[in-house]
Amino acid sequence: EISPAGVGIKTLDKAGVLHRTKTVDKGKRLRKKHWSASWTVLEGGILTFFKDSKASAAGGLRQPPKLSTPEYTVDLRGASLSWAPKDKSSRKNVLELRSRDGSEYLIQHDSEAIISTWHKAIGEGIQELSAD
Ligand code: I3P
Repeated sequence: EISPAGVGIKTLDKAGVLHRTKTVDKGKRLRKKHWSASWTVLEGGILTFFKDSKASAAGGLRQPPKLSTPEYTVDLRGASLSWAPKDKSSRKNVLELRSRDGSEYLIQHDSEAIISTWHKAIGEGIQELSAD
């Protein structure tokens, strides 16, 4: 978002608790999947997954994310997002996010409504960055 002064403003696009797991690290497929429920923030073209915490999983929007530290930050510039093919997970409502540096993440929520809002928000974030 650009202010009248032409200065980019970092805006909070979306935050909430999602299940996520990293499957590829810079082109290297990880051997094991570790799903975590974690606080997730989309802000300024960056998606940040905070460390797994029972508090963040239970607290929803009322839990301040200050209490945990970021585990993964994904630059959405040059990233791509799609629904994960069925062979990637036995779970329902799974999104696959690929970053430009060749890492991959699965993102999941049992609620189709909730995952759909993330699909839209992350997709729009990727679109906005590609327009620069
Ligand atoms: C994995 C774990 C994951 C599962 C994965 C299992 O077992 O159950 O949740 O992924 O399936 O291998 P473990 O805990 O022993 O590592 P999904 O929940 O996404 O299906 P996979 O081998 O088919 O990836």
